[in-house]
Amino acid sequence: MKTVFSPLHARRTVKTELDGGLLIEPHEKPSRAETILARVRNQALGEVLEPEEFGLEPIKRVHTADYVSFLETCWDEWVAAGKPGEAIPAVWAGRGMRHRLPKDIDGRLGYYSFAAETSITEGTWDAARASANVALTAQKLVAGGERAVFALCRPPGHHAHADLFGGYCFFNNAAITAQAFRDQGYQRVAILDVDFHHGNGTQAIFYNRSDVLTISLHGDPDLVFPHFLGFEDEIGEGDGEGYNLNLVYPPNTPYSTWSQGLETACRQIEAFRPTALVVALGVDTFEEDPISFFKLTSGDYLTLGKRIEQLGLPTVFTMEGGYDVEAIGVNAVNVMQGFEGKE
Ligand code: OKP
Ligand code: MG
Ligand code: ZN
Repeated sequence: MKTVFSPLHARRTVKTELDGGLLIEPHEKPSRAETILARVRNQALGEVLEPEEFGLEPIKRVHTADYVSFLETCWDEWVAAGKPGEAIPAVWAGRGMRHRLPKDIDGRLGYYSFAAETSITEGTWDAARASANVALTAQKLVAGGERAVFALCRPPGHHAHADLFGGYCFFNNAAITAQAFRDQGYQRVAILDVDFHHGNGTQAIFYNRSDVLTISLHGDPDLVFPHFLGFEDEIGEGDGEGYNLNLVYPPNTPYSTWSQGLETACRQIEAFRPTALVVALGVDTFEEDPISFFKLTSGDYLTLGKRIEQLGLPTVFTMEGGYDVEAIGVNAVNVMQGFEGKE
Protein backbone atom coordinates (compact mmCIF):
# COMPACT_ATOMS: atom_id res chain seq x y z
CA MET A 1 0.00 0.00 0.00
CA LYS A 2 1.22 3.47 -0.83
CA THR A 3 1.65 6.08 1.90
CA VAL A 4 1.39 9.84 1.41
CA PHE A 5 3.46 11.90 3.86
CA SER A 6 4.60 15.52 4.08
CA PRO A 7 7.61 16.66 6.13
CA LEU A 8 5.75 19.98 6.47
CA HIS A 9 3.74 18.40 9.31
CA ALA A 10 6.72 19.37 11.48
CA ARG A 11 5.85 23.05 11.09
CA ARG A 12 3.19 22.36 13.68
CA THR A 13 5.34 22.32 16.81
CA VAL A 14 3.47 24.12 19.55
CA LYS A 15 4.84 24.11 23.07
CA THR A 16 1.52 24.17 24.89
CA GLU A 17 -1.66 22.19 25.44
CA LEU A 18 -4.01 23.35 28.19
CA ASP A 19 -4.60 20.22 30.27
CA GLY A 20 -5.44 19.83 33.92
CA GLY A 21 -4.85 23.49 34.58
CA LEU A 22 -1.32 23.31 33.20
CA LEU A 23 0.28 24.12 29.87
CA ILE A 24 1.80 20.74 29.10
CA GLU A 25 3.82 19.51 26.13
CA PRO A 26 1.14 18.63 23.55
CA HIS A 27 0.06 15.02 23.12
CA GLU A 28 -0.30 15.75 19.41
CA LYS A 29 3.42 16.15 18.65
CA PRO A 30 5.66 15.73 15.59
CA SER A 31 7.22 12.45 16.74
CA ARG A 32 3.83 10.78 16.20
CA ALA A 33 4.04 11.14 12.43
CA GLU A 34 7.77 10.39 12.29
CA THR A 35 7.29 7.17 14.25
CA ILE A 36 4.54 6.00 11.90
CA LEU A 37 6.67 6.87 8.87
CA ALA A 38 9.62 4.91 10.31
CA ARG A 39 7.37 1.85 10.72
CA VAL A 40 6.01 2.22 7.17
CA ARG A 41 9.59 2.12 5.88
CA ASN A 42 10.81 -0.58 8.25
CA GLN A 43 7.94 -2.87 7.20
CA ALA A 44 8.36 -1.97 3.52
CA LEU A 45 4.63 -1.25 3.38
CA GLY A 46 5.06 0.40 -0.01
CA GLU A 47 6.14 3.57 -1.74
CA VAL A 48 6.10 6.81 0.28
CA LEU A 49 5.01 9.84 -1.75
CA GLU A 50 4.98 13.56 -1.02
CA PRO A 51 1.64 15.28 -1.56
CA GLU A 52 0.63 17.38 -4.53
CA GLU A 53 -0.61 20.93 -4.00
CA PHE A 54 -4.36 21.16 -4.41
CA GLY A 55 -4.87 24.76 -3.33
CA LEU A 56 -7.75 25.96 -1.19
CA GLU A 57 -10.67 25.02 -3.46
CA PRO A 58 -11.19 21.43 -2.22
CA ILE A 59 -10.78 22.63 1.37
CA LYS A 60 -13.46 25.28 0.83
CA ARG A 61 -15.88 22.61 -0.38
CA VAL A 62 -16.06 21.63 3.30
CA HIS A 63 -14.88 24.69 5.26
CA THR A 64 -16.18 28.26 5.07
CA ALA A 65 -14.01 30.82 3.29
CA ASP A 66 -13.96 33.10 6.35
CA TYR A 67 -12.75 30.25 8.60
CA VAL A 68 -10.00 29.35 6.13
CA SER A 69 -8.73 32.93 5.96
CA PHE A 70 -8.94 33.24 9.74
CA LEU A 71 -6.59 30.24 10.08
CA GLU A 72 -4.24 31.79 7.54
CA THR A 73 -3.91 35.11 9.39
CA CYS A 74 -4.60 34.09 12.99
CA TRP A 75 -0.97 33.91 14.11
CA ASP A 76 -0.07 37.24 12.50
CA GLU A 77 -3.11 38.89 14.13
CA TRP A 78 -2.05 37.44 17.47
CA VAL A 79 1.52 38.72 17.12
CA ALA A 80 0.33 42.12 15.87
CA ALA A 81 -1.83 42.42 18.99
CA GLY A 82 1.35 42.08 21.05
CA LYS A 83 0.49 38.78 22.71
CA PRO A 84 3.55 37.15 24.30
CA GLY A 85 2.61 33.43 24.18
CA GLU A 86 0.97 30.95 21.81
CA ALA A 87 -2.54 31.71 20.52
CA ILE A 88 -5.09 29.97 22.78
CA PRO A 89 -8.86 30.57 22.69
CA ALA A 90 -10.31 31.43 26.07
CA VAL A 91 -13.74 33.00 25.51
CA TRP A 92 -16.86 31.71 23.73
CA ALA A 93 -20.43 32.75 23.02
CA GLY A 94 -22.23 30.92 25.82
CA ARG A 95 -25.99 30.32 26.00
CA GLY A 96 -27.90 33.53 25.43
CA MET A 97 -24.92 35.37 23.93
CA ARG A 98 -24.42 36.37 20.31
CA HIS A 99 -22.61 34.34 17.66
CA ARG A 100 -21.15 37.43 16.05
CA LEU A 101 -17.58 37.66 14.75
CA PRO A 102 -15.63 40.24 16.79
CA LYS A 103 -12.68 42.29 15.50
CA ASP A 104 -10.37 41.49 18.39
CA ILE A 105 -8.18 38.39 18.04
CA ASP A 106 -9.28 36.92 21.40
CA GLY A 107 -12.89 37.14 20.23
CA ARG A 108 -12.04 35.74 16.81
CA LEU A 109 -10.20 32.76 18.31
CA GLY A 110 -13.28 31.93 20.37
CA TYR A 111 -15.66 32.42 17.46
CA TYR A 112 -13.75 29.88 15.33
CA SER A 113 -13.13 27.20 18.00
CA PHE A 114 -14.93 24.93 20.45
CA ALA A 115 -12.12 24.04 22.88
CA ALA A 116 -8.97 25.52 24.41
CA GLU A 117 -6.40 22.71 24.27
CA THR A 118 -5.33 23.47 20.69
CA SER A 119 -2.75 26.27 20.66
CA ILE A 120 -1.76 27.96 17.40
CA THR A 121 1.66 29.28 16.34
CA GLU A 122 3.40 30.29 13.14
CA GLY A 123 3.63 26.93 11.35
CA THR A 124 0.14 25.66 12.06
CA TRP A 125 -1.32 26.96 8.81
CA ASP A 126 1.40 25.34 6.65
CA ALA A 127 1.08 22.02 8.48
CA ALA A 128 -2.72 21.98 8.29
CA ARG A 129 -2.58 22.78 4.56
CA ALA A 130 0.00 20.03 4.01
CA SER A 131 -2.16 17.56 5.95
CA ALA A 132 -5.14 18.29 3.69
CA ASN A 133 -2.90 17.92 0.63
CA VAL A 134 -1.74 14.54 1.95
CA ALA A 135 -5.37 13.38 2.17
CA LEU A 136 -6.26 14.79 -1.26
CA THR A 137 -3.23 13.13 -2.85
CA ALA A 138 -4.30 9.79 -1.38
CA GLN A 139 -7.81 10.41 -2.70
CA LYS A 140 -6.44 11.12 -6.17
CA LEU A 141 -4.41 7.92 -6.14
CA VAL A 142 -7.45 5.87 -5.14
CA ALA A 143 -9.61 7.60 -7.73
CA GLY A 144 -6.85 6.68 -10.20
CA GLY A 145 -7.21 2.99 -9.42
CA GLU A 146 -5.27 2.21 -6.25
CA ARG A 147 -7.35 -0.06 -4.05
CA ALA A 148 -6.26 1.69 -0.82
CA VAL A 149 -3.84 4.45 0.21
CA PHE A 150 -2.59 5.54 3.63
CA ALA A 151 -2.78 9.33 4.10
CA LEU A 152 -0.34 9.92 6.95
CA CYS A 153 -2.01 13.17 7.97
CA ARG A 154 -0.74 15.39 10.76
CA PRO A 155 -2.37 17.45 12.26
CA PRO A 156 -5.49 15.26 12.47
CA GLY A 157 -8.87 16.48 11.25
CA HIS A 158 -12.00 14.73 12.45
CA HIS A 159 -12.91 17.24 15.19
CA ALA A 160 -12.83 20.25 12.81
CA HIS A 161 -16.25 21.58 11.77
CA ALA A 162 -16.92 23.73 8.71
CA ASP A 163 -15.82 26.78 10.73
CA LEU A 164 -14.41 25.50 14.04
CA PHE A 165 -11.03 24.19 15.16
CA GLY A 166 -10.40 22.14 18.30
CA GLY A 167 -9.26 18.76 19.53
CA TYR A 168 -5.92 19.23 17.74
CA CYS A 169 -7.77 19.58 14.39
CA PHE A 170 -7.99 22.44 11.85
CA PHE A 171 -9.02 21.04 8.47
CA ASN A 172 -11.24 17.96 8.41
CA ASN A 173 -9.10 15.76 6.18
CA ALA A 174 -11.58 12.85 6.13
CA ALA A 175 -14.47 15.16 5.17
CA ILE A 176 -12.37 16.90 2.50
CA THR A 177 -11.47 13.49 1.08
CA ALA A 178 -15.09 12.29 1.03
CA GLN A 179 -16.21 15.53 -0.63
CA ALA A 180 -13.47 15.17 -3.26
CA PHE A 181 -14.83 11.70 -4.11
CA ARG A 182 -18.32 13.16 -4.39
CA ASP A 183 -17.12 15.98 -6.62
CA GLN A 184 -15.48 13.43 -8.90
CA GLY A 185 -18.75 11.58 -9.44
CA TYR A 186 -18.65 8.97 -6.68
CA GLN A 187 -22.38 8.77 -5.84
CA ARG A 188 -22.22 7.64 -2.23
CA VAL A 189 -19.26 7.80 0.17
CA ALA A 190 -18.99 6.28 3.64
CA ILE A 191 -16.77 7.63 6.40
CA LEU A 192 -15.90 5.15 9.15
CA ASP A 193 -14.30 6.83 12.17
CA VAL A 194 -12.49 4.34 14.38
CA ASP A 195 -10.58 6.94 16.41
CA PHE A 196 -11.26 6.72 20.16
CA HIS A 197 -12.99 10.11 20.06
CA HIS A 198 -16.22 11.08 18.37
CA GLY A 199 -15.71 12.58 14.90
CA ASN A 200 -17.87 15.57 15.75
CA GLY A 201 -16.67 17.73 12.89
CA THR A 202 -17.27 15.03 10.30
CA GLN A 203 -20.73 14.34 11.69
CA ALA A 204 -21.67 18.03 11.68
CA ILE A 205 -20.39 18.65 8.14
CA PHE A 206 -22.57 15.91 6.63
CA TYR A 207 -25.44 15.92 9.15
CA ASN A 208 -28.08 17.04 6.65
CA ARG A 209 -26.87 14.93 3.73
CA SER A 210 -27.73 11.44 2.53
CA ASP A 211 -24.83 11.15 0.05
CA VAL A 212 -22.17 10.75 2.74
CA LEU A 213 -22.78 8.19 5.48
CA THR A 214 -20.91 9.03 8.69
CA ILE A 215 -20.27 6.41 11.36
CA SER A 216 -18.12 6.85 14.47
CA LEU A 217 -17.24 4.41 17.25
CA HIS A 218 -16.01 6.22 20.35
CA GLY A 219 -15.78 6.70 24.08
CA ASP A 220 -18.97 7.95 25.74
CA PRO A 221 -19.02 11.76 25.32
CA ASP A 222 -20.68 11.93 28.73
CA LEU A 223 -17.22 10.96 30.02
CA VAL A 224 -14.71 12.18 27.41
CA PHE A 225 -13.99 14.81 24.79
CA PRO A 226 -15.74 16.30 22.83
CA HIS A 227 -18.50 16.06 25.49
CA PHE A 228 -21.15 18.00 23.54
CA LEU A 229 -21.74 15.77 20.52
CA GLY A 230 -21.52 12.07 19.67
CA PHE A 231 -24.51 10.49 21.42
CA GLU A 232 -26.43 7.58 19.93
CA ASP A 233 -29.64 9.54 19.39
CA GLU A 234 -27.87 11.73 16.80
CA ILE A 235 -29.01 10.04 13.60
CA GLY A 236 -28.87 12.89 11.08
CA GLU A 237 -31.41 15.53 10.12
CA GLY A 238 -33.59 16.31 7.10
CA ASP A 239 -32.20 14.49 4.04
CA GLY A 240 -29.47 13.21 6.37
CA GLU A 241 -31.82 11.37 8.72
CA GLY A 242 -30.60 7.80 9.01
CA TYR A 243 -27.17 8.64 7.56
CA ASN A 244 -25.27 9.24 10.81
CA LEU A 245 -24.50 6.51 13.31
CA ASN A 246 -22.78 6.86 16.67
CA LEU A 247 -21.64 3.78 18.58
CA VAL A 248 -20.68 4.68 22.12
CA TYR A 249 -18.64 2.56 24.53
CA PRO A 250 -17.69 2.79 28.23
CA PRO A 251 -14.27 2.64 29.92
CA ASN A 252 -12.19 -0.53 29.51
CA THR A 253 -13.96 -1.69 26.34
CA PRO A 254 -11.94 -4.54 24.74
CA TYR A 255 -11.87 -5.47 21.05
CA SER A 256 -14.36 -8.31 21.66
CA THR A 257 -17.00 -5.68 22.51
CA TRP A 258 -15.81 -2.85 20.25
CA SER A 259 -15.72 -5.19 17.25
CA GLN A 260 -19.47 -5.83 17.63
CA GLY A 261 -19.93 -2.13 16.91
CA LEU A 262 -17.54 -2.47 14.00
CA GLU A 263 -19.76 -5.29 12.64
CA THR A 264 -22.84 -3.07 12.97
CA ALA A 265 -20.96 -0.29 11.20
CA CYS A 266 -19.79 -2.58 8.40
CA ARG A 267 -23.29 -3.95 7.81
CA GLN A 268 -24.68 -0.41 7.63
CA ILE A 269 -21.94 0.56 5.19
CA GLU A 270 -22.76 -2.47 3.01
CA ALA A 271 -26.48 -1.57 3.01
CA PHE A 272 -25.57 1.99 1.93
CA ARG A 273 -23.68 0.61 -1.12
CA PRO A 274 -20.99 3.31 -1.18
CA THR A 275 -18.58 3.63 -4.07
CA ALA A 276 -15.71 4.77 -1.85
CA LEU A 277 -14.72 4.54 1.81
CA VAL A 278 -12.78 6.94 4.00
CA VAL A 279 -11.47 5.56 7.27
CA ALA A 280 -10.69 8.17 9.93
CA LEU A 281 -8.01 6.09 11.59
CA GLY A 282 -7.09 6.85 15.17
CA VAL A 283 -5.17 4.31 17.20
CA ASP A 284 -5.91 6.01 20.51
CA THR A 285 -8.20 3.02 21.17
CA PHE A 286 -4.95 1.28 22.23
CA GLU A 287 -4.80 -0.13 25.77
CA GLU A 288 -1.79 2.05 26.70
CA ASP A 289 -3.05 5.32 25.21
CA PRO A 290 -2.44 8.11 27.74
CA ILE A 291 -5.68 10.07 27.12
CA SER A 292 -8.18 7.32 26.26
CA PHE A 293 -9.89 4.36 27.90
CA PHE A 294 -10.42 1.47 25.48
CA LYS A 295 -8.36 -1.72 25.64
CA LEU A 296 -7.43 -2.66 22.08
CA THR A 297 -4.13 -4.53 21.65
CA SER A 298 -1.59 -4.16 18.86
CA GLY A 299 -2.76 -7.45 17.33
CA ASP A 300 -6.34 -6.18 17.21
CA TYR A 301 -5.31 -3.60 14.60
CA LEU A 302 -4.46 -6.40 12.15
CA THR A 303 -7.97 -7.81 12.63
CA LEU A 304 -9.47 -4.35 12.17
CA GLY A 305 -7.60 -3.85 8.90
CA LYS A 306 -8.77 -7.23 7.63
CA ARG A 307 -12.42 -6.41 8.39
CA ILE A 308 -12.18 -3.08 6.59
CA GLU A 309 -10.69 -4.81 3.55
CA GLN A 310 -13.66 -7.19 3.43
CA LEU A 311 -15.91 -4.24 2.58
CA GLY A 312 -14.26 -4.46 -0.83
CA LEU A 313 -14.21 -0.69 -1.40
CA PRO A 314 -11.71 1.84 -2.76
CA THR A 315 -10.35 3.12 0.55
CA VAL A 316 -8.46 6.15 1.87
CA PHE A 317 -7.15 5.95 5.43
CA THR A 318 -6.65 9.40 6.99
CA MET A 319 -4.50 9.39 10.13
CA GLU A 320 -6.22 10.87 13.17
CA GLY A 321 -5.26 10.27 16.84
CA GLY A 322 -3.02 7.92 18.82
CA TYR A 323 -0.84 9.26 21.63
CA ASP A 324 1.24 6.33 22.85
CA VAL A 325 4.08 7.33 20.56
CA GLU A 326 6.06 4.18 21.28
CA ALA A 327 3.27 1.99 19.87
CA ILE A 328 1.70 4.32 17.31
CA GLY A 329 3.83 3.08 14.40
CA VAL A 330 3.12 -0.59 14.96
CA ASN A 331 -0.58 0.01 15.61
CA ALA A 332 -1.26 2.25 12.63
CA VAL A 333 0.75 0.16 10.17
CA ASN A 334 -0.86 -3.02 11.53
CA VAL A 335 -4.19 -1.75 10.19
CA MET A 336 -2.64 -1.40 6.71
CA GLN A 337 -0.93 -4.78 6.93
CA GLY A 338 -4.13 -6.43 8.19
CA PHE A 339 -5.88 -4.89 5.17
CA GLU A 340 -3.22 -6.49 2.99
CA GLY A 341 -3.76 -9.93 4.53
CA LYS A 342 -1.19 -10.18 7.32
CA GLU A 343 -2.55 -12.25 10.23
C1 OKP B 1 -7.99 14.32 19.19
B1 OKP B 1 -8.19 13.05 18.37
C2 OKP B 1 -6.81 15.18 27.74
C3 OKP B 1 -7.94 15.95 27.09
C4 OKP B 1 -7.89 15.75 25.62
C5 OKP B 1 -8.54 16.69 23.50
C6 OKP B 1 -8.55 15.37 22.83
C7 OKP B 1 -8.40 15.51 21.34
C8 OKP B 1 -8.29 14.19 20.65
N1 OKP B 1 -6.73 15.43 29.16
N2 OKP B 1 -8.72 16.66 24.93
O1 OKP B 1 -9.52 12.61 18.30
O2 OKP B 1 -7.37 11.95 18.73
MG1 MG C 1 -14.48 7.68 16.46
ZN1 ZN D 1 -8.85 10.64 19.18
